[in-house]
Amino acid sequence: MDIARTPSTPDGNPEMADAAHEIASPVEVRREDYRPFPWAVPQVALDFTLGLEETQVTARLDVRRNPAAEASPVLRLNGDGITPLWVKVDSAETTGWVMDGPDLLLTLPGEAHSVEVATAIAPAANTQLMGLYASNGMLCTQCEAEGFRRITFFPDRPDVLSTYTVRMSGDAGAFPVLLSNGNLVSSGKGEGGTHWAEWHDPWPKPSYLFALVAGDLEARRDTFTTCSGRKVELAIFVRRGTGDLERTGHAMESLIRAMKWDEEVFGREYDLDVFNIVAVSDFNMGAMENKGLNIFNTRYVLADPETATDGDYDAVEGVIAHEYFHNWSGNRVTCRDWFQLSLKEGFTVLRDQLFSADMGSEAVKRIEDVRVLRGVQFPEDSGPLAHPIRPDAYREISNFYTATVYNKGAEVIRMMRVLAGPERFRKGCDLYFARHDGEAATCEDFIRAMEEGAGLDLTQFRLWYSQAGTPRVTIRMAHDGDKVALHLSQNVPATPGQPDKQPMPIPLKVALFDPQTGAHRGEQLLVLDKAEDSFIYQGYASRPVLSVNRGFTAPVAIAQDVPTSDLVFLAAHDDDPFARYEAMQELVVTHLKEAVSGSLSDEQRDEGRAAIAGALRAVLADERLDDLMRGELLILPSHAYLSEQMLVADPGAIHGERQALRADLARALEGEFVALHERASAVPYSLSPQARGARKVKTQALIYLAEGNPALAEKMAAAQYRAADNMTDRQGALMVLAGLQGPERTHALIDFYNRYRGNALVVDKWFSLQAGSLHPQVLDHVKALAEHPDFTLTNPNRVRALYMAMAVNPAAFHDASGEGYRMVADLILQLDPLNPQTAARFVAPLGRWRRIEPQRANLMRAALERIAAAPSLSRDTHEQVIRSLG
Ligand code: 0A1
Ligand code: ZN
Repeated sequence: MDIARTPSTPDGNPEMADAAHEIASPVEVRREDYRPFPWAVPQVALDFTLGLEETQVTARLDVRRNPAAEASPVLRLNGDGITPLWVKVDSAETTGWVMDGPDLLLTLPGEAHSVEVATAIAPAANTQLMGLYASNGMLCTQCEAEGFRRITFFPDRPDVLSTYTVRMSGDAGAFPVLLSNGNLVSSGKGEGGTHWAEWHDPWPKPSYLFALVAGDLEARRDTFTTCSGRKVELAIFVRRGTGDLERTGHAMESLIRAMKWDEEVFGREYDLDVFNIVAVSDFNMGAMENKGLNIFNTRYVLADPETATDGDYDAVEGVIAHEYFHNWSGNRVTCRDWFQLSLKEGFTVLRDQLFSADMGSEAVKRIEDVRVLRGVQFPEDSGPLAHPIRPDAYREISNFYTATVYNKGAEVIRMMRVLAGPERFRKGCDLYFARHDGEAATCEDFIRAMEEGAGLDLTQFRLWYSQAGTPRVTIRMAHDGDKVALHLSQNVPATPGQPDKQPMPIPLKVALFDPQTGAHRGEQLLVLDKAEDSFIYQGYASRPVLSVNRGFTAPVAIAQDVPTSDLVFLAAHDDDPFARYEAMQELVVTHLKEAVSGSLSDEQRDEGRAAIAGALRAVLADERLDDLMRGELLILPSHAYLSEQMLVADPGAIHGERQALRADLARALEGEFVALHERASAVPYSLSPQARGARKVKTQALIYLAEGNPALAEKMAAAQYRAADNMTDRQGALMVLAGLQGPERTHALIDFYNRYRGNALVVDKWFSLQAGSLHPQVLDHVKALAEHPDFTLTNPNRVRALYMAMAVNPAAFHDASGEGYRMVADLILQLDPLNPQTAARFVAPLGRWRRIEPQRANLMRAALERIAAAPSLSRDTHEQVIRSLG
């Protein structure tokens, strides 16, 4: 995409009266400009003559006037980089069409017509991976959000729902498997070694859910019988002859569990006779929920103990579930326009989070989800790219597939669930699905269904949809006689375009502990819905310890002055596992904040570290804890989260203090960490929670020891690497070795590469571990790896493996020389012409400059300005850079 070209008219803008008259289109699409499309397209027939170099597409659209829209004779068919070979109206070829930038406009006189358009596209030349593209000899599609218009001319907007019939033909040798949405209707042999297949999807859908796959594939097959007795044929396709088929078992089991769970927990039954998944190596995102034909990044399908970590197993389960759940939250009820993206994404993320919590440890899952929220979404919400979960304007919609829309979106719906309770929440969901089945709905529709179905008044709650920024809740506890007063106030910070904010309803679960007995009198739900409020409790003869935002009921930052002793108490005794984790984090965050600010004397620093060591010792010794939870309690707050606590962060100082604390803790607890490693190493490999927990703490112990006693850690990590019979242990050991400087590092890196060369996902890990390492020469390593024969800019997984790992590695990215920033800017400039969507994702790390100390901030801004000055940036990158400099 080139921003210099005429951008398409935003969907929903009033159509021009005269198709022959060219108009300049505004570049910003605004939510308030939404208008229904003047034409309905009840049926579409697509015919593909497939080829990697060239694919010919004929589209026949049955169109009729949409009585719900303002009438217009002009039919705008969106296009992107395509030209019509011919156009027919009611079976007769016509020249009565014009191009408006990339779009094709036709003026139609009657109520209903048939419109046919032929195009030719070049899948092998499609490096953007949007529309129809080639990946390792197969053809596949990605149409969300606006990729369908790269295949054929169409009203490429989610509120135009059509029934699709797809015929495709191609070389039977190159493409033995031909797939599309819905059910296979017929297939047969053609001339010259070709064959064909026809698919029909009975469910009306928007164009973004269209999919086609053609290739030499093999499948794992299974069946699922739905609650009403419908037998569904399940298949997971991978490239033939790669060995990948054996790695699809976990994905299939996850799919079956997800189908069952959605019936039991949300009452949602699958609605087609087949459900197909295809894994592709070249994919911009994680996966895509095309109706009946999900397309996945191989990363979220393939798993076996030799090549996938425990984290990878969880990710496969979560993403498989996420895409499957979209069948209802996204497909059966879709979005009216892209501003409503969180309607399907926030809701579906919540659904996949609840599913994963039910499949494993609820507490650990919550901690992991909150870690992502704080590590990725909070920084987004406090930076130049902040936007509400329902944005008001965009230039390139791909830039709004964000942690805010997805993860904060899920938190917002989770709050409704907290307010209503699970049973009433379910009633709200049922009403939403019943009322809007088959429709393109809005966030407002969802809120209304929740109000009526769950019996909530969400008038003020709607602010969570319109206001960006992470609310900050300040808490002060006063104890007087036997009375406890909690004084709460909230502040929603200013964000781009939103200088003034209103108070929002913030549901906080709290408990007051008696530090003597270690007990509390029951959890309470407070809702802070004013700028300030006080909550009074009687009958507390001595000052209690406050546990607040238990379970992380609200996506807010809490500010309170808590004595260290309270945090130590909660870290050891809180009966809410999330709150216990939170106390541990808070203990470290408070200490590191003070240490970084330079306000601690040597003595105070030692005291702070000793308190943390004491709390960690208790965690290590606590026999009531399982290792999965123990592993969470051992993880230090991330660099990103710590930076977030400071108005202006000095990455060097934060990194230095954080590592110094880790070294100190490792020295203080060396015996404990060695013993933990030994105990955990004795647990044999399995996928049981116990064995997974053992693997988690094993590598955690090494991470600490690497800082406190590198020589010992090197020995232990090398031994763990050699003894490993699974990727979790092997990757954990290699990660630690990659940050050390001894000879074992090189041995292990060479061994790892030789062992797994040819397995792209594992080679990605090899790139990532080096780019994310604590090694002092990490930037030189990244430069060398960029020249490695296995590195390519055309595969998004590989690009992310090297450069995103570096961009989120503070020691590398924030190197005081500015080299990390320059390297990311160079990457963006190189990648942008090939794959703008992926290139634009690298802008955000540079966009943090306002919150970074001045010397680095200048270097970051200079990098952004260099990108901005490039002659023909994509719309994607251009938008992100301008917002970041703004
Ligand atoms: N709807 C998908 C996300 C997705 C969005 C855009 C894509 O195109 C590059 C691909 C996938 C999901 O939420 O899983
Ligand atoms: Zn999704």
